Amino acid sequence: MFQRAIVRKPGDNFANGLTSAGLGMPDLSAALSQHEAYCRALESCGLQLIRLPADLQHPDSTFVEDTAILTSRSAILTRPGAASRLGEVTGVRETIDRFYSSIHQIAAPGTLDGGDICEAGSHFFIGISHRTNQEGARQLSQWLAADGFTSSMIDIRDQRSILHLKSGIAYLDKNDLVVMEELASREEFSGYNRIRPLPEESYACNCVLVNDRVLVPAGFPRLQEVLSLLGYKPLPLDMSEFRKMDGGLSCLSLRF
Ligand code: CIR
Repeated sequence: MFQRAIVRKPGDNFANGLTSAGLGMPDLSAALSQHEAYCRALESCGLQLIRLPADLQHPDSTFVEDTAILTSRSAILTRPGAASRLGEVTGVRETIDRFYSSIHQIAAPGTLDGGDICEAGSHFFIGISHRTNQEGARQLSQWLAADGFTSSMIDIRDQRSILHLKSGIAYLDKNDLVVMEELASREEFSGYNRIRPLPEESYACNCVLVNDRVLVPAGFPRLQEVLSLLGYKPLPLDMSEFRKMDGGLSCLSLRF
């Protein structure tokens, strides 16, 4: 069970962040309302929120998930793969210090974005992407192994439609893995109950189990139906403005 989540409000310059989505400029006031609804949804799942103020030095800093990996044993501060995002880590370190006594840090030349890390019970999938390199993945796998967790690397550099591994997969519970069609036949996922959204619902692969609910992006009814049939309780949230910036549900919080 998660007890807390760190979130960061989008800043006025949110639209200056990195994106390749081609979906147009995000609307700031809509993004702020969607962010507030997201925060309330986390609270309704029983989480206490640590709300960080907007960081105008870093337009992408609302995507706070990319700055750290928080496990039940340690925190690993990342080293984001985009130069404009490197400084975001400093902004979460102090908060993480308050809750973790064991804190590690990915060091150069390693790079790693939290969005590439998918925790599946005691195993972690580490995406090798255009943000997370082999060296960053190697360092993380060592820290995880020291804490008794296993990990494996999934190369997604040939997947143009996704930025991070978790743009295409989400681990839920009881061995259930939501996985986009293009990744579904990877050997590494063969032992899981694979839930494969329709290609037109692929964006909804980025969903998040938060205690007894699954946060899902609104507008993808078939996946919601499938999740309900499997006994999950989907909680749809409008993500339109974050999607325009290549973001999804998981990236907006660090849950622990
Ligand atoms: C970026 O390109 O870094 C941001 N605009 C989006 C980051 C999304 N983060 C995530 O999927 N974990």
